[in-house]
Amino acid sequence: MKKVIVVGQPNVGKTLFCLNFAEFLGMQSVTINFESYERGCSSRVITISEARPLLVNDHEHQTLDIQSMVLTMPWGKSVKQFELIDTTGLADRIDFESQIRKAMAQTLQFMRQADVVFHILDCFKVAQLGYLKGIGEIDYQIAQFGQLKKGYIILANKIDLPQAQEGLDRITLEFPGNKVIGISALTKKGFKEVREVARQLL
Ligand SMILES: Nc1nc2c(ncn2[C@@H]2O[C@H](COP(=O)(O)OP(=O)(O)OP(=O)(O)O)[C@@H](O)[C@H]2O)c(=O)[nH]1
Ligand SMILES: [Mg+2]
Repeated sequence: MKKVIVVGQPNVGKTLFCLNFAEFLGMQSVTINFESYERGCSSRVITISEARPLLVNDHEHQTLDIQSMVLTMPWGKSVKQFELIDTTGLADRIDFESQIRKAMAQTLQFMRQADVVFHILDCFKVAQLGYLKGIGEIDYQIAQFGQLKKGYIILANKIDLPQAQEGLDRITLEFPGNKVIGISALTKKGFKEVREVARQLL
């Protein structure tokens, strides 16, 4: 089964994207597999509406486990399964908390094994702070790494927020030659295009 990994800086909307994309693909509840370098593996069956308030938060590094779920995509007259993997946010700085450093290392390890990379950036942040602060060195490194994969797509998130379009334009300029899709993980704008692109890569 193909592995699609969702990576990006902390707080860009990775977890909300994963849950709402699962919902967009028709899931009402999902089995989430949690993988922690400390606690090992566990899994939980949960409705998407229960999972959102539990797993999505506006403080950085809400996600410290690898959280994966198996989803299905329409495929001709049948369906195709793939694994969607949510990760810990990757930051430029070396965090002083060892728990966060280890969780980031775990994300990098999973990135190596993935077939397709969905790289999430925050268009609103890029519009507000400018590209020098809104796009991190880590984002350029993820983009370089993504070229080695079967598929690499940039999802420029939070397009529903004011002036976010300017951020999307800037991101498109900064990553020439890459597929960039403006999305809102909140309103599901752009999800149809993500599904189409993903379908070709799976
Ligand atoms: N307006 C708006 N808010 C969003 C969108 N996507 C995410 N958010 C908000 O951004 C915050 C962070 O979302 P998360 O999904 O937890 O982000 P994350 O990248 O998983 O964060 P970490 O796990 O901490 O790395 C939450 O308050 C979300 O509600 C979006 O498309 N539009
Ligand atoms: Mg998260």
